[in-house]
Amino acid sequence: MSWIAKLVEVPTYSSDSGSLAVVERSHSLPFDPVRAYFIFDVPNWSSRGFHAHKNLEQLMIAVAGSLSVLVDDGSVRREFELDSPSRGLLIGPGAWREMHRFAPGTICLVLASEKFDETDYIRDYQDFVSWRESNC
Ligand code: T46
Repeated sequence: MSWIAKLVEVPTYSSDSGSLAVVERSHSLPFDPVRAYFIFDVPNWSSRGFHAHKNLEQLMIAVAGSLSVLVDDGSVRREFELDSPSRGLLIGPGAWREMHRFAPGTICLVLASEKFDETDYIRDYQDFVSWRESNC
């Protein structure tokens, strides 16, 4: 799997009075975010995602709690644990993703390179594999 998904450090400043983590345009965020959303209140039996994006790039950060993100490039599947506000997962275009094992109280912040566009989603796995064969 190439750079399609990678863990990046989120610079964090900690003192006796707490911690502050900064996300700004850098190698950790190689795009200007135009949208932010966060996922929360996920029951621990539930999973989310099960889709790919054709063009979208995203940075995911578990700002509270933890979850597991499975990323699939059509041939290789890799699982990433997000369990710290000081570490994010960058996901590039053309990656199938699934989110599993949400701990109670998890809040997952996502910064996105594009506005919401349902036509950018591929929600069927076989369609995703065919799309990869034609486009990658
Ligand atoms: C992704 C993973 C990590 C909107 O109307 N606007 C938005 O910006 C988003 C993100 C979603 N929605 C609507 C579309 C659906 O009716 O919210 C509903 C739930 O979306 P979805 O089932 O796609 O949620 P997840 O958690 O499976 O996926 C989301 C993002 O959609 C997706 O881009 O990569 O988080």
